[in-house]
Amino acid sequence: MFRLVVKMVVAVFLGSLCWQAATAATLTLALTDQNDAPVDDAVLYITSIDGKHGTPAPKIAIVDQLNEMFVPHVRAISVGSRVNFPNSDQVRHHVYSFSEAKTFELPLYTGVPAQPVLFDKAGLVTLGCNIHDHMLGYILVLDTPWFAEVHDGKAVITNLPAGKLAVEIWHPRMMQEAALQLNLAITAEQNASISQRLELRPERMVRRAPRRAGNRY
Ligand SMILES: [Cu+2]
Repeated sequence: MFRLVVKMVVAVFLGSLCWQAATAATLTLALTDQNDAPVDDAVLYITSIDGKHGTPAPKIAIVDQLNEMFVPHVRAISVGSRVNFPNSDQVRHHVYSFSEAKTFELPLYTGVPAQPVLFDKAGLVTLGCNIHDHMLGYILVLDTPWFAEVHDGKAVITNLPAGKLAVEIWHPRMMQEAALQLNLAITAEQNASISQRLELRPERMVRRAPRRAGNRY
């Protein structure tokens, strides 16, 4: 009986060791502004681990148009991703970008455009609507698979290999021009967390109340 218990304890111990080795590390961010309010619409991303860049992981993403706003206001994607721009409003929108990373336009439409738009170059893409000047949105096209959008002051990136991380945080209204750069190290056994404060400019975008049906463009 005693030997059986010892065997079981050893098995559980070995099992937990294997489980730990297989568990990849997690990076957690807590982000506030200068008034200690949790920040939305920021992006956390890792540019390199131990000096090595990750291979971008393209996906299909969505930027909706709702109540004459781009939703979400900021979308982060890996380079090579495609984005659908459904229009969930009754009014027609004419989505465009003149940004160097991607110049495109989707002429006046309702519903869902037939083709998603390919983003094949890293960089910041600023979205607008030809009809509604107050509509403003951003797509941050990243040359990395390791990123997370910040919601309610929180972001998590999981399944990271251990190593020295070069981390950046970006927000469209940050005071500084370039993304905030941080360096930290994580091991497989120890997850990393960042608490960061970001100084933001006041929000200028007009957030409109939903329009009543029938009040069409
Ligand atoms: Cu519009």
